[in-house]
Amino acid sequence: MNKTIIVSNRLPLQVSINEDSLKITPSVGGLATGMKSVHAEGNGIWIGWSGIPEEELDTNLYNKVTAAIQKEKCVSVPLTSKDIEEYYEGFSNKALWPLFHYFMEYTGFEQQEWEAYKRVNQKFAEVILENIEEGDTVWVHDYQLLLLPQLIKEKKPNTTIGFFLHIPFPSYEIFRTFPWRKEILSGMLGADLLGFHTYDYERHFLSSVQRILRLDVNFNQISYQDRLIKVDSFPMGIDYDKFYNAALEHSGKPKENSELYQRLHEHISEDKKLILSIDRMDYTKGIPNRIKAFEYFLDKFPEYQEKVRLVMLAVPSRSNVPQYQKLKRETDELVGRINGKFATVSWTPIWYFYRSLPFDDLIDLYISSDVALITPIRDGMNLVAKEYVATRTKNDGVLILSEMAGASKEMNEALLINPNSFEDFAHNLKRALSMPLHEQQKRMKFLQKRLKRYNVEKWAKEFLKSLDDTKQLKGAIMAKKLTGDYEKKLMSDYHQKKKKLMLLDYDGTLVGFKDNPQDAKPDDHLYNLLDKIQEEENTTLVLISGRDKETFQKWFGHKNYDLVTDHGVWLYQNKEWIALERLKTEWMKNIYPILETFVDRTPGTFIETKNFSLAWHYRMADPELAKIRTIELNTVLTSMVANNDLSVLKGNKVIEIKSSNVNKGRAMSRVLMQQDYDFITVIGDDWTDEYMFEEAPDWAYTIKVGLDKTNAKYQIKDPEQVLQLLNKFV
Ligand code: GDG
Repeated sequence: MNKTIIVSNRLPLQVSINEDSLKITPSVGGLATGMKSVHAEGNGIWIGWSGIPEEELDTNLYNKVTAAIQKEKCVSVPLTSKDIEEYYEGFSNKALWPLFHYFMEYTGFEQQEWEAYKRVNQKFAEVILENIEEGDTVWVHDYQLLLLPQLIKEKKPNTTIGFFLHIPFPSYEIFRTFPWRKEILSGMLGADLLGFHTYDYERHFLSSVQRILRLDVNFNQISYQDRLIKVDSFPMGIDYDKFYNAALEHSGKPKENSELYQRLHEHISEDKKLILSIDRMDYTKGIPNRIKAFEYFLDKFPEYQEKVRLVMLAVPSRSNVPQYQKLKRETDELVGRINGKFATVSWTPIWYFYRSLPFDDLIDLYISSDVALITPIRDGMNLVAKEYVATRTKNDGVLILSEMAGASKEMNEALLINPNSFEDFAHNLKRALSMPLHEQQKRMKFLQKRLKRYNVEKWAKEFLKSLDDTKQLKGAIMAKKLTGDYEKKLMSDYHQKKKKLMLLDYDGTLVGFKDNPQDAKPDDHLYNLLDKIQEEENTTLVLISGRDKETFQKWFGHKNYDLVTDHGVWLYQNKEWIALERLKTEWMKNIYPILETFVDRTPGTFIETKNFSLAWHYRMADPELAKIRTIELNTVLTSMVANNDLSVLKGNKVIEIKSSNVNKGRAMSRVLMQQDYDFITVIGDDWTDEYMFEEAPDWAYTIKVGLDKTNAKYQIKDPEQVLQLLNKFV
């Protein structure tokens, strides 16, 4: 039975060892809850680190831990303290975490930590490979494991792999500073589906893929090697009912004996309002900034002094990393200073807890607070904001949320603020504190409706459904892939037939693309191969291209194969050029200046003037700008070309304007008339070759290079594979 393997840095459990006894406590975090049903289904397993360094376990204890973990359907990846120090505290939290949250000044790029990151991702891969079976699905989580998808795909190409990033993906301008940016992207592209919290992160990722790896992106699909990879956004939800029900229970019978409850309510009279913030102690969460903004608020609106209190829970986190220690000191000092500045005998403006609380206390905090002040500087999603909403069983309370949290994209009914603006802070805090109940309720109900529907279970299901759909995508590609039986049939046909024609496009088919088209000239290997095909008995070889006749004359004029150039204007046979079409070229002087204006405004592009056409090349341009410009150019040209009997062709990173009645399909028909061929193979890579695929007889072998949609019967990955195939003919 096929299973789903969930992979994350930490397993969803805590292992505690006391002398001889071993205790396993399942975690209750958001991810663990969301994955609960996925994990429970069938033979599902979870792979991750147990939390205990390898050297702390002797063989006996190791076996015990492994067995106990196994009972929870978990498998641990053994990591040493050195691994944790270099890969987790080091590379993950000193390089990836700050950079992905736009804290460039906190980002360090250490070669040794990068090596550790690779090493540990490999360790994860090994444990997965030990546990994987044919047909399994793997779902990898988060920034600690960015290289893992590729490591699995290399060893198990048929495995369906999903990846979800829980933190932001930064804009290209930030990401490109990363020394190992190519490796990181290629690592991620081992997945069949990549998920992000928001469309912005998705967009940033796609932009980096296009610019750094120069891959083609079509809507949200990337063609990479011989695969299509899907990228999409899935905003993570929470276990809504768990929070709602816990809050209901608490409001019914408050746990008056809890210390926290007593403290919270002791000093609170009817006219005092509680403002709550909860975060991991992390510089991305904007804790010092929030405290300063609160000070600004109390100064600006002194009428609120002694009327409000900020309850701030900061949960200890990554305290081995120096930036976090510094943040802790800064926070302590700020709280001290501001409390010192405003406190009276009966009032302290900030209550600050630096610790983690049991779930019940967390609920108490949520339900006791009139306002939640969630103001990260950057945050992938932020589940606290969602949890606060879920606990408001009477639909009251106001959420103030930073625009920089992913959650803000789906929580429009919150008061959204820019956390860097103290004015924005103060104004919205005042607005929240004085918001009429009916408005609070109206907003809260909207927020709750969405969170209840799109909860964490739904999130996990949607992701897995989308991941499953990628199998069909894979199936469609496989169906046309020229391998195995298809290839055998092609070869045996070839060897039996008597009059054979090989029609081969040049650029993108026999050679890869170069930044400058003139650099894509044939090498000795290619000459050799083509010579051999041409020498095959009863075989006619024709190279058919959009290139101009001068270039082909230079490259192939001394050879005996036939050439068709300029998309079908010229035919070269028996060392003689024959014009297949008579064409006008007056239109060029009108179109050329238009193309020039596009070259001026689009760095990296240039015009190629051929005998009968003009080509605007944009291979070296910024891919996103080029996309916009091609649409513009098309619009500009549309009216002009119709009047001049011209057409606009979209080739591979080139737009070509040429006479409408010339195309490779027409030229191919002329070639076909010359002999009664009983075997035809046509290979081409771009849009202009589709004319040939359409014109070819049903029984011909039409082969498209690349994975895009095509009228060809078969598809092949790249020029390298074309050459391998052609080698089999000779
Ligand atoms: C990363 C991304 C993204 C907090 N204090 C206590 C406690 N918590 C729980 C909260 C909440 C969770 O921890 C924190 O989740 P966040 O989403 O707010 O933040 P990160 O830890 O930074 O998580 C983030 C998330 O991944 C999911 O993709 O949203 O953007 O940074 O569930 O309730 N729980 C208990 N005691 C505490 O003291 N029991």
